[in-house]
Amino acid sequence: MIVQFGECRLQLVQGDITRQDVDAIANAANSALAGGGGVDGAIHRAAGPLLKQQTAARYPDGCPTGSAVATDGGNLSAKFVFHAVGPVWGGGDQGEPSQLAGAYRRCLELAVEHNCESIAIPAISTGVYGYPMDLAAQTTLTTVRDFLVSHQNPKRVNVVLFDGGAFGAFARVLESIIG
Ligand code: AR6
Repeated sequence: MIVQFGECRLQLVQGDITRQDVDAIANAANSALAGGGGVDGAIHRAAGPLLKQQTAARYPDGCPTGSAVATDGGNLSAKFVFHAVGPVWGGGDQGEPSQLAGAYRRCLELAVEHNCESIAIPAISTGVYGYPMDLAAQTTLTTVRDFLVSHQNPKRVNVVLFDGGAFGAFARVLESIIG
């Protein structure tokens, strides 16, 4: 599913984010930048050891929840990886939506700062962090839409959903926010 916001294209893709042909990939990391499973594990496996070397050297204090930090892409075809830290779901009344929005906004700012035309982003917080998929889709897609409308950059954003359930939830929300 593809939606255009001015010169910018937002596309929902089902698949493995490490296979995306883009300038930058966003990762769903933890605040210690310690690596882990899920999309984080897949990105580190595909990219090789450079990412851990760079996060340890550049960000010894980690990254706060609701923000993101950049490394190179290592063996990925993407030039950069933006390690974003989403919130752990605690029921929704502990600032989770604004923290999730902040993580995406910072990834999009980093894409602009690093002159990336294209970025692939996963459904941050919807795995082990337990954020309900439909609520995550709402915050994610409105945050990306608002950023693209106001900045007209990056030109291409691929939201990459790992399975059909996630893709369906995001597609329903995207239809509702453009309709
Ligand atoms: N490509 C795209 N999406 C994926 C992939 C992939 N290769 N693999 C999983 N997903 P999660 P979180 C989806 O748990 O909830 C890590 O250990 C997955 O189906 O990766 O933000 C970190 O180190 C889900 O929808 O991230 C942190 O400790 C989404 O990616 C913690 O997990 C996010 O699931 C972060 O938890």
